[in-house]
Amino acid sequence: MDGIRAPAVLSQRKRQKGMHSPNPPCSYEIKFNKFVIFIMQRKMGMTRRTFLMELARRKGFRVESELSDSVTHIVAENNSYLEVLDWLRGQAVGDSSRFELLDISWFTACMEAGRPVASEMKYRLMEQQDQFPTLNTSEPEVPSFAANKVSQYSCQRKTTLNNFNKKFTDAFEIMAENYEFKENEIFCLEFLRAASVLKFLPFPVVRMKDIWGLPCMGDQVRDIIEEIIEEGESSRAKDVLNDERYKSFKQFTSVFGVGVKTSEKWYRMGLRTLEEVKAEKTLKLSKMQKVGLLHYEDLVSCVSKEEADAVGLIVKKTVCMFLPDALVTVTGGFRRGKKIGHDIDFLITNPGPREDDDLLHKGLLLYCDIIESTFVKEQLPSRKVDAMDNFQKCFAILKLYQPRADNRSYNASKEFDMAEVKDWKAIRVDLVISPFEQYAYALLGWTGSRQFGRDLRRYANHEKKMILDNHALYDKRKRIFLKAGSEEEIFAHLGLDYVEPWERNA
Ligand code: DCT
Ligand code: MG
Repeated sequence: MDGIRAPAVLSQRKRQKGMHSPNPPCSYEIKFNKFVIFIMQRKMGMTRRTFLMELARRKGFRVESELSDSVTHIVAENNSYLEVLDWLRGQAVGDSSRFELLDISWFTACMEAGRPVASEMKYRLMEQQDQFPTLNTSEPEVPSFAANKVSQYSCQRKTTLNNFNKKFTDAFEIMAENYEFKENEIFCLEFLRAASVLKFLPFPVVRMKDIWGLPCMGDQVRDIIEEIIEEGESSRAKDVLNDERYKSFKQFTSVFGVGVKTSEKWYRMGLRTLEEVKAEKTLKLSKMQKVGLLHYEDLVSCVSKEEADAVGLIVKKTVCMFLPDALVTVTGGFRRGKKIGHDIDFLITNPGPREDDDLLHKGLLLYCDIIESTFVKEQLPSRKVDAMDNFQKCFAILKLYQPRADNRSYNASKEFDMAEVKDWKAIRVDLVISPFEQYAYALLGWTGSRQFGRDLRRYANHEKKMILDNHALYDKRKRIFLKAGSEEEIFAHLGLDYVEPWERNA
């Protein structure tokens, strides 16, 4: 069998047969008795482990589900030698020398050969991390790319806006959004993580082999990649785009102030389009939603970098009228180098005494929903992956006057006394006010991307026993807050290499 296509083909079959048990009855003939393989689930996940065990058993290998005395070969993926030793210690295994500790690339080579291959140096997990094997050594196009060195955490990857795999990531984002609409967080994150890994790849995926060894490539994801490689598009993503519920939710959530909950309510009422929403006079719309509908056309059209710069000048000038020393920083997508966005995010802080509390009440905006600070001194960072922070903030709509591009049409309209030409655009602006001592954490959080932030928090929690949010970093073992005056210091506290804002487009 072509090992490259095995994962997707099998996962389809698995679904058809409904084989989901982690320990299927071993009905396959064992051809290679001397080798007893154990596959570590750590960093691999149960689904992938089950798939690999099944694959090997089908090919005549003896694979144990438990770490029994008979095991001779331990296979790990994305785990260093020391991590495997650590894990074995946790399993009360004192003497690890009785096992061969091998990287997944050895297993892959065996599957490809259809028989056990020698456990050469390049496959062995060893103390010297430089010896970590690379899967793609046979790929002349990408000689230095080691798939199994790719971290499952996007905060350990540098992801620029240069995406070689847009046709895959677009499909994944459609799938993720549909699961978000269904409030299925697990599947939603599965697709967002997969999209993030492919955005990081320095080459376009053209065959299944290109994704071998990469983290976050579950069965659903592989199926879609395989279909796009073969057919040029994903039928599942296409079905979602044509799905009535998805189409309605997409329209509803495009209105400022409308989220999944409101969309669900409207959909249950039988509403399907925004026209129907507008016509339904019994609906109680919030102030935010009313204004969202009023400026709908402007707000769904993207904000350009030029518009962001123009708004930046206005916001800075206005803030400095009240607080001359204030620091005003553009965060969000524009800080990551994006050329368009759905809004402009600003972080405002004032060194020195706290007099910034009143800033948002001075009145400079078309629409403004001010949320007062709910931060309590010394509160522990939030453990939630997607928690809202407690800064005083303002989700606003700003009226940006625009220079007329075409003077003739302006003159003509004046001459013929036509209706007034609209010379402004409504623009979504988020203003966040942070105390000076929390500024670095707020900047890191509000720069995003959302996926980068999620993975930073997950990494802090799982790998460092720390809790990170937009206000602070707390070390659970030492029971102390870690102060930081810059983003670099936060990365250093977490033991991470610094990632520049334009490399956080995960
Ligand atoms: N963020 C946050 N807490 C929130 C909202 C956002 O920490 N309650 C972070 C995550 C990303 C960043 O702020 C900016 O958010 P968005 O504007 O939604 O994202 P963006 O990356 O700027 O994308 P867009 O270009 O669509 O505005
Ligand atoms: Mg933004």
